[in-house]
Amino acid sequence: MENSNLITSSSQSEKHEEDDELPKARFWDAMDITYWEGFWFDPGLVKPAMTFRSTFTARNDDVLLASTMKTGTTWLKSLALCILRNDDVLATDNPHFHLPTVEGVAYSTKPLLAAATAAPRLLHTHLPYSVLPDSLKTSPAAKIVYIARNPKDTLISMWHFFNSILRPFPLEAAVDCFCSGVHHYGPFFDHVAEYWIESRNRPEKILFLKYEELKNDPKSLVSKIAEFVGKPIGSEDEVEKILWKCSFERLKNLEVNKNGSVLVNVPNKSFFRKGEVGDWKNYLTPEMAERIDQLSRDRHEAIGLFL
Ligand code: PAP
Repeated sequence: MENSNLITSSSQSEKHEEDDELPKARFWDAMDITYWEGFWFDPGLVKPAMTFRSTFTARNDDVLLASTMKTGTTWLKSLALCILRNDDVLATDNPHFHLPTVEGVAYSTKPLLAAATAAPRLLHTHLPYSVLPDSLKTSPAAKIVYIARNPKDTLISMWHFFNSILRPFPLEAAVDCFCSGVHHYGPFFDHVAEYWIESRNRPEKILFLKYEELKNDPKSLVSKIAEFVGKPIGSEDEVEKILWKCSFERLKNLEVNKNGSVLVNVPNKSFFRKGEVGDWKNYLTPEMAERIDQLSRDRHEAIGLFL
């Protein structure tokens, strides 16, 4: 019954929208994706997302981690687990095991674990801000920590990920897909913009992080995250210990992340590829890069966001 108050059965929602009639598109020449509320989703996640939105009741001590895909979710989950839970669960378990993505529980090979339900509750979602439950948005003290990443690196990370779990796909087509926004939780630019705008309006409610800043100055950022979620870290030693526990090099080489699997058909190792900033330069042509930069300028410059 651990997850009973996270996603309750759809029959409990007062007026449940149906997802059968929603627009669909092909993704990666391999699967359908569904359009709902201005974004694209894995079809299996739309109903859980609707139910989460209409039934979730936030508590004041809730901490919701949020991100679109491939922007540093695994790293942020690891850090949050170390900050808010003291034992080193990462030594034996993949971070997604202890902190599943709320709307993705249907794809989890394990039930939702205590990490999500012990106080303070620690949750993660890939959902856009606009479809989060009102209860979370209006809760006076529930916190949201969002992580964003450079779009070109996000795209390259996504390309490798779906090439490995779905099928190889030409990079040109992947760029089209990313730029048109027809990909899981896309459009990327809208997803990031929604959280960015909200974080500017309510900095006490939403902490907006960038993967690159976390890479550049991890000590300051980890201390900042810890303070934001109300669990300040006492010493620099402790900060360093957390950073080591969550480091890409350590996690990638743990047995559970080399050979385990938390999500159906997704090996844990697919969450640890290279973990670098600027890897896009090894793949994108100048034209592809400029196409994405132009979109960034069009969509983000006016709101003061530079990724
Ligand atoms: P998800 O949205 O499917 O959960 P997510 O964890 O956001 O994926 O993204 C994976 C990226 O984070 C990978 O980037 P890459 O493809 O450019 O290499 C992965 O390597 C990187 N990553 C995972 N864990 C860490 C970590 N501990 N430190 C830094 N980067 C990490």
